[in-house]
Amino acid sequence: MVRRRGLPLERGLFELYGDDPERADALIFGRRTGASRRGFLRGTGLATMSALVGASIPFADQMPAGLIPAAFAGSDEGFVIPGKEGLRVLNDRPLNAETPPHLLDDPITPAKRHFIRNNGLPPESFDPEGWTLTIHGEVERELKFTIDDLKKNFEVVTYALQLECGGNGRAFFDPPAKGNQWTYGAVGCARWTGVRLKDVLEAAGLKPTAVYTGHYGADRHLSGDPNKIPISRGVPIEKALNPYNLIAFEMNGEPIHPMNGAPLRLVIPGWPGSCSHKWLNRIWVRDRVHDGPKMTGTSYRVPRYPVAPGEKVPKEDFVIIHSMPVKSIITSPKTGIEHPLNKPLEVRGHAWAGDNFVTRMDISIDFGRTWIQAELDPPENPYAWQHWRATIRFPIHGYYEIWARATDDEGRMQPFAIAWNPKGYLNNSMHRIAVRVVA
Ligand SMILES: Nc1nc2c(c(=O)[nH]1)N[C@H]1C(S)=C(S)[C@@H](COP(=O)(O)O)O[C@H]1N2
Ligand SMILES: [Mo]
Repeated sequence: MVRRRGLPLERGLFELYGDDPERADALIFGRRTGASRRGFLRGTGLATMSALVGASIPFADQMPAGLIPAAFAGSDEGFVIPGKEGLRVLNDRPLNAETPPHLLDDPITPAKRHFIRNNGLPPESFDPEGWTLTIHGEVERELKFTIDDLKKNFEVVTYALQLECGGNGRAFFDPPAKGNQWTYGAVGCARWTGVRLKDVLEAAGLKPTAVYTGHYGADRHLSGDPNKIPISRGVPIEKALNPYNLIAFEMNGEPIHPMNGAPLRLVIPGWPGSCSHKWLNRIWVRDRVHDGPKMTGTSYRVPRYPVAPGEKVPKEDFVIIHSMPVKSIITSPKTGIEHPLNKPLEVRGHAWAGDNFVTRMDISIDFGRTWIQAELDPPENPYAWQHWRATIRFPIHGYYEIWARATDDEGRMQPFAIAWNPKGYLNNSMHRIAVRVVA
């Protein structure tokens, strides 16, 4: 999907250049580092570069080797993901891209603005014809469905469902945590259409030994080794039977975007996004906690007790993340704006709370000394994010920060500080934006 071809690399350009720019040049240009770095693009290097930027490069003979990464650095231009717009690409292999907060302003996230988090290489075909889903393991009968079978045999429903990557907000960890440096935008709420996971599991008949699901899809391991899979996670059966989990074939009334899991995916809202398997073709019902790749060790796990920033935690003290914590985002205005003193400012955004509801939203313009209660809408359905808005008047010109804080139905609030953990998960600290008020 991403317009790049012929790059014989297991890792992406971003990571490659971040680690060792000279070696990256050598790999891409097929030449040695040092004195020869003054070379210019030609031959296979030029062909690769053209494929990467999705166009021919008229002045290629003037393009020094070291210029390559600049074409992509943290921008939404240059790196073309068809059908997406305005996303910030964090990595190209695997492809990971987030949405800047002000582009998440729509009540329902359009497909072009929905983030992408891939652990491997997407499948080569997204064709719904001939796609099948197999349910096996601890079930009375193994079942295999085409997408048409699913539509014919089960009730088709549409829900707005929020998905957030477990590592959203990792960029603010100090000391830093390895992995994608998501800031705010590994979250979205699209309208998904599909059949209930519950109905399909019940049709297969869950045996009393069924305790967990294991999800499998058609994406490939980064190494290209067909015997390896990039990710296979699952959820406890009690969560799997939640009626808002979908086996989805449409996103906002259209076929799912290829990078968001076309033609068939799970949407298991409220839990880390990694539970919502894309390019889904098999569900293995397990008699034990699933142990696929990224399910074990410290993946998608946090220490079961609070730890100090930087603290080493023994592996056996990590627990699997279940519900995501209460969180909110300011989608308007965009951070950094100037605003006239004599005019009220409408601030708005969305809030969500894993398996819970958001019951209150507060805004501060004085670094948290006082709070203004925002107007908060109920969700369109459980697991949809909730919209909120507040009108603010500023007492005097100057520099302000607007802070947003959501509270869930169990009284839990977003903290100011990050509850640090080794792998950089679950950062639900408050979103803050800057506004300069001018007289
Ligand atoms: N098959 C497959 N499913 C997957 C992934 C993946 O790499 N492969 N990534 C997971 C992770 S970590 C997240 S956060 C969500 C992201 O969904 P999106 O890319 O549609 O936003 O997909 C999940 N499902
Ligand atoms: Mo994720």
